[in-house]
Amino acid sequence: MSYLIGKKEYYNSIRNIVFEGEESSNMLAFRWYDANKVIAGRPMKDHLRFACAYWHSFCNNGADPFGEATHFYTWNQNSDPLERGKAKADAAFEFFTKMGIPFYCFHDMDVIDFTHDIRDNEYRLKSITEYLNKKQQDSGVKLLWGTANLFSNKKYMNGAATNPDFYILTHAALQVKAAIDATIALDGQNYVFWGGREGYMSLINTNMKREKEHLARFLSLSRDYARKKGFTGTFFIEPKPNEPTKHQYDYDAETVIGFLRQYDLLDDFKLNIEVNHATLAGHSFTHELQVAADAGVLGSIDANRGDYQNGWDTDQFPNNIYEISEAMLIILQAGGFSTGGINFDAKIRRNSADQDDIFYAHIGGMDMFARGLIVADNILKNSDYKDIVRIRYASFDSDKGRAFESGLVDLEALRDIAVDINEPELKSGKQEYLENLINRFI
Ligand code: XLS
Ligand code: NI
Ligand code: NI
Repeated sequence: MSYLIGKKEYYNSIRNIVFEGEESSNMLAFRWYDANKVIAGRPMKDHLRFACAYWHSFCNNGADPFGEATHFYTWNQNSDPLERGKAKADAAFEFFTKMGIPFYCFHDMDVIDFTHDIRDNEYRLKSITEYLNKKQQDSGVKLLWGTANLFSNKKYMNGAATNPDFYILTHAALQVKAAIDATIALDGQNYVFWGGREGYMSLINTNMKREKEHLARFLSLSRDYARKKGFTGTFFIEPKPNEPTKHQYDYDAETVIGFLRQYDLLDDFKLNIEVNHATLAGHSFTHELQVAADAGVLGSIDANRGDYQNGWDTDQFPNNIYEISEAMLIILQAGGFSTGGINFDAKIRRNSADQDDIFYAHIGGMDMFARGLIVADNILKNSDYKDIVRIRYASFDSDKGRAFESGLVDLEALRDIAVDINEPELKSGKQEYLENLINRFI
């Protein structure tokens, strides 16, 4: 591996992960993800556009509200922040390269440690961006999206763009400006807004109307700045109903689409749908995907899974082939990703403390999406799935049904048609049949 010459190797017990096929018993190999294999007209890697999340894989130290760190990173030892950031980038790019993951995603303060000195933070981000650029050139790994962390610092405890204090909003603007600059410098394909603190802890002290207007203004200004600087990528909003606040304004896909429409942002913004956020909102992941796809704003996904027995964002790696196949059916039918992709916004468990655990986690996730892609493609090509759904609506495809869809019949005419038909026949929804169909193709 030429890029390692003269460099420290961090994941020194692991070699490159390669495709070995279904029969392989090697747990450090892909059984389904065969990057260049053509499915539905394009290579798997172009359908799936996998990305690794910097924050979970290279920053999260395993600490939780009840316990201390369990993950120890050797790249964190240097006392100089820029050197620490560079060593972290070396480890991250070694991981991406060994995994064959083509993209990554980061928040500003994932790639270099921030302080409370905001001008120093601007300088730090700029410095590490130069280094990341070199790493990208050397490895061919690209930036799927950048974002600013507007939720960790204590000043954001009442929100960032929706903070009741204007001066805190300006701090958020400083950070977003710098993160947009970094994203552009790294040729990032998208820029994400996840409103972790854009909501309220209690309505009793909140002017919701003003806060939402401020959020819309903030997004418009960010868009204008990025476009002025030559950014041609897509902006994503990542819906989540709550956590860390009691209520977040980007509650779910329908809510965000309504908001974008109200403030005339639909030309520039799409959605980044996260599995575990969908379930927190009381929806299925497929529901959120379908809502976004139907509105033409399915931009990207954050892949992970929740836990059926508890109600928070556990961000576990995806492993349920049935659910992933259902999701890939929607993604494929919607035409797939253009600038977006599949970002593993997922973390290994606190007690997954070995060097190889992060590899198993990503191998599993990538293999399940690859397999889901194959399953979905097979279902669309080799089954009656599409016909069954189409035929359910066939009465709207001709004659009076079509006239209704075209707005050519009024309520009285509908009444007369009902009288003509009299008692309609019952038509099965074929749910169990279709569920079995998915399992058959798995
Ligand atoms: C947290 C979010 C976050 C975003 C990026 O729940 O998923 O990780 O993806 O800020
Ligand atoms: Ni996310
Ligand atoms: Ni999340």
